[in-house]
Amino acid sequence: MTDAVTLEQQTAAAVDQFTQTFGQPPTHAAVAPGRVNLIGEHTDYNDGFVLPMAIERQILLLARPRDDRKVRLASTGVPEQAELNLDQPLAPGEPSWANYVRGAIAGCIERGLTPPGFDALVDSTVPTGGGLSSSAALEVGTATLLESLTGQPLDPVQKALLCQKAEHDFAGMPCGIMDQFISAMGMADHALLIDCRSYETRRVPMHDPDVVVLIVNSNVKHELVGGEYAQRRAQCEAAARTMNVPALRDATLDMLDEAYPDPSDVAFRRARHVITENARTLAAAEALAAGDWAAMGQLMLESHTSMRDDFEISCKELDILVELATRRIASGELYGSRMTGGGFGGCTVSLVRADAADAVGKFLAHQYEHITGIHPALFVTRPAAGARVVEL
Ligand code: GAF
Repeated sequence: MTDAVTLEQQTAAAVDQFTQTFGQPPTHAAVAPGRVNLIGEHTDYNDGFVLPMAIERQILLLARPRDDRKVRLASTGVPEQAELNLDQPLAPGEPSWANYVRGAIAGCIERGLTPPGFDALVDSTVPTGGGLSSSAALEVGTATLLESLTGQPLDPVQKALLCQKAEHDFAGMPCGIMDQFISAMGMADHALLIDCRSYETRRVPMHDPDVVVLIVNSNVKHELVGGEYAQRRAQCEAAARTMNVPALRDATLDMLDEAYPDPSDVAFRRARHVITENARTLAAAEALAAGDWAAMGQLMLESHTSMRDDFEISCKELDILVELATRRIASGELYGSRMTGGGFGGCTVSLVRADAADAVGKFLAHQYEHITGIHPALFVTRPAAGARVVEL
């Protein structure tokens, strides 16, 4: 189990690195967390509901304004630096990690922010490629840094939306709004119920000291995600058109039965996942608010089954992790578990009794490695705060 580096420790090390890289200390800093989704998967682009929380893993950006219009970007995680000129239109390019930053800067400028040139260093404790939204954290962190550099605050919804557009236009990923919303608006001790049609959010308290969130990274990433994600999105939109509704948010199981008489039809199963997942997500928000962990856990398991069988975005390794987790339910150590995020690899999320987290983590890691030969990465987190400016 890996422990979280505190923001103070992360900041101290990154300030040193910044000073070495650019010759002078940073003057501005911003931080944005990764996220884990508790329930509500592939519902955001169907105008539905999601229930994510920010995690205690974050991207920190340090900066110092320059006298010219240049932006120099460095990262502690990769050797390639990037350079931009604010007097020229920003476009995707190399190194590709900087595209999230380019896109967020472009979005901020479009919304009227007037950043100076600056040097910046990016440092991340969000595992990359694990489906914990390091890219959304980098976009939202960049926008937050620009708020600090310009003294021009953004409305949080507008900030999340410009970051989503950055992901679409600069990274080519047709994502929904969930990841950018939770990174921008997360709150310690709370999950966030997001209505992805109205953009209304409701903070759902989650501060039982006896329960923690265990994240297990399967350490597999099936390289299908971009294409498969866009395909699922297209299938959902086609099913909504067939049922004559604006989005699957508006469809019911009765409409589905009428439109698709054959339940083995792929379109039927894709739509059934979204319709039932929306209902589960609303029920989960109530269960969480009531501290009903057993009910919440049951909904998570049903969500996983639906993603595995109807939406077909799980994989063998994630199914193994969830199956192993279910073995600790009867003893009362674990409440529920499911794959989380876009799918085809990445992480599972489980709700675990705090005093059993260590034992459950060891059990999962040992059994998973025994069965698959793959060493997983695990950590425990509680719901964390969203993006904010950091005082240096
Ligand atoms: C990815 C996307 F970026 C989100 O918008 C969401 O659709 C998620 O997959 C699936 O729920 O993280």
